[in-house]
Amino acid sequence: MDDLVAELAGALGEANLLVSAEEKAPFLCDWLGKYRGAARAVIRPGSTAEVAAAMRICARHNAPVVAQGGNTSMSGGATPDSSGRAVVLSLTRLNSIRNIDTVGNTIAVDAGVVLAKVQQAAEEAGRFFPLSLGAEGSCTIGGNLAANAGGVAVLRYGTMRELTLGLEVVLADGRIWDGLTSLRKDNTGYALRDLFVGSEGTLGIITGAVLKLFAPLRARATAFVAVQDIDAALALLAAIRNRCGDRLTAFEFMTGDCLALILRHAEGVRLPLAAMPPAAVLIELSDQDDETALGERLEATLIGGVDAGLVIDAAVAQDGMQARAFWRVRESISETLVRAGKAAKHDVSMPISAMAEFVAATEAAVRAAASGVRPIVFGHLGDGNLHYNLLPAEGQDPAAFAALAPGLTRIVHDEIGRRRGSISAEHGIGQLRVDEMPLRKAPIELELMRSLKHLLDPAGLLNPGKLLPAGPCPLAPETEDDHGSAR
Ligand code: FAD
Ligand code: 2HG
Ligand code: ZN
Repeated sequence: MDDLVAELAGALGEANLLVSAEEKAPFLCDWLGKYRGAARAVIRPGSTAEVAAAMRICARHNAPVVAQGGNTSMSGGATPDSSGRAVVLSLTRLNSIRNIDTVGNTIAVDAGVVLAKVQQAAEEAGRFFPLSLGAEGSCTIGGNLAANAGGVAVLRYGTMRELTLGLEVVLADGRIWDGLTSLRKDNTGYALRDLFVGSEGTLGIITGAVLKLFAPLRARATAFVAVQDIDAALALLAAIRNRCGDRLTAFEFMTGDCLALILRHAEGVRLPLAAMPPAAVLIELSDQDDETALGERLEATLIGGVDAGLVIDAAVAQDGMQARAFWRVRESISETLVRAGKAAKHDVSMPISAMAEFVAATEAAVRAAASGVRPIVFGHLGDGNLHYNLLPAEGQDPAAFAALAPGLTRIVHDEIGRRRGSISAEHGIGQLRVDEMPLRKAPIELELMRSLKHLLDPAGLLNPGKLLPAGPCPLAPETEDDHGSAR
């Protein structure tokens, strides 16, 4: 045992320190199977104080620390590099619901609590926590915060940042910032909370959070709707928003090619429509009560859509079981893509008014660059967020496609740049997009980010190689290392 490992064992107990290759393996590979890293050890502290102790030890030994929650990152954010220097800090033993306040409508939780457990705790207290995404059975609140997760209800409730009131964070040197406030109004300076949300483990280790709760939604109406194209889907979105206001909770788009792929690869999933459409949207309205009125409102809106030539066909769920079957179609897309081959994945956002033009221009450009490439496009249309996945041509050698992928990514992201969009709407930069940052961010933005990083993590130990590419920091004294590692 080396000194670092021995000290960590002393602070956390040997049972919470994994050093054998077999024990470490699940923490060293990402969900998509794209990245494989190495680590000196995986540590599993059980409290904020233990996280702080571990951070002090790692800082003393100059050991990089990679925070990990449920390890469902879609950008390789929680996978260490291959140097084997890093310690992976798993938060999953910090898994208590700390407090629920049904008057203030807040829930305080440990960072390692799985999202589904928070949803369930809220429900048991007669409240609702709205963050919802396909990985909710395994992703953690800390990971959701560090990634500023989005999901399928952003349209109505916002991203994780908008759902958060307070944070508890352990800094790189082991100091603890107790920002666990439940205040909705607090104008006492810079918004430190918002800095840590979305920082992907590069500024501090989130150990706890106070989140907002909402009134429960007892009425739901769900429809699976065939449309001609993204233009029609967007016109339908505008009509539904006009007619249903805040009741619109989800508006999920997928192309016919995406649906065909699901039917081919996902077991037990059936198309809710009579025929394969050119494109489809999954629509959900929700309300506090009166399911009948809500269902009538949805049907009337869809009939309006048929009359306006926007809706080709629609299936409205008659009960909860049917609604869940509709959602299964949508939720099986990520796994379907993994089964279908190594996709070039993009998670882009843009002004909603630019989406149809983006899809047309990008499809033409990628097809011209890679014959037979298969765009599999879906996403959270109401948020201006598309998951623009590109699969190799049928039968194409994976290595040949991998060689084309960076050029295809350049095309997709250039089209996004032209529309003042973002190359990461919700999955983060991680290691997947880190090399793109100098191309997509203004020098002044990178300079400010590097300065903040240097203030909070002067030794560059927190999740190195993620989010920020290597480069000079205006606050750091010039050293050789500045050009060789991500600080
Ligand atoms: P991890 O993957 O463990 O970590 C994610 C990042 O956060 C890493 O950079 C890590 O270092 C850092 N981190 C983790 N915990 C902490 C902590 N306590 N303190 C500081 N840093 C930390 N994302 C969406 O936004 N919307 C979706 O709809 C969506 N759907 C998904 C569906 C599937 C099937 C999968 C596999 C992923 C999906 N994701 C989605 C991606 C992912 O961002 C979310 O699943 C989730 O937010 C990650 O949580 P996690 O606990 O797994 O974090
Ligand atoms: C979703 O919306 C997730 O389902 C995952 O953000 C998207 O796999 C993807 O590309
Ligand atoms: Zn998504």
